[in-house]
Amino acid sequence: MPPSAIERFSARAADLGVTVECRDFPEGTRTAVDAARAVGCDVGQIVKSLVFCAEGTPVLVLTSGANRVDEQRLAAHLELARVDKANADDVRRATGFAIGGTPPFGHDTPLRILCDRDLTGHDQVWAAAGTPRSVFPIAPEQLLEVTGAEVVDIGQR
Ligand code: 5CA
Repeated sequence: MPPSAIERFSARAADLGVTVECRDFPEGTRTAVDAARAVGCDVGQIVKSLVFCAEGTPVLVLTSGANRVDEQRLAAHLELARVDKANADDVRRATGFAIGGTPPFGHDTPLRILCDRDLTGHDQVWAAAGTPRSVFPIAPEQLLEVTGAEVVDIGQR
């Protein structure tokens, strides 16, 4: 049997030197609100792993569950006229995982990764672990270290 997405993610995390404690929530963690409810944390502590297309190149934006990405700010940061949200096929192609379960690292292809500054203000945040019913906790410092993400102010003002 092929490994499940959660097993695939855990193995990738281990390869990157990160021990993740994935928690499974049968009630589902598909959206940030669902995940916050399941975990019992603030929605701002949920990491949304959002893929955007920057002139055909996928860019992953780790966004606080409390924020929406301002696409014009993102485009300006990338020095582009515009960016578009990736569709479901593009997300799977770029990351190897489906929307709702896209983890913040451990992807099929190397991705440029940006991180919403608002995520760095918490002791612990929770991100998807490969499936729409699994998440894992991580300190923002470790998230930045393992992703190599650039911290940006990207939320809508
Ligand atoms: N598991 C949760 C919390 S960790 C999660 O993955 N949240 S998420 O925000 O990173 O992923 C869901 C996001 O996928 C939604 O916020 C939405 O922006 C995006 N999305 C949902 N459906 C589509 C779709 N059909 N096409 C493109 N993006 C979509």
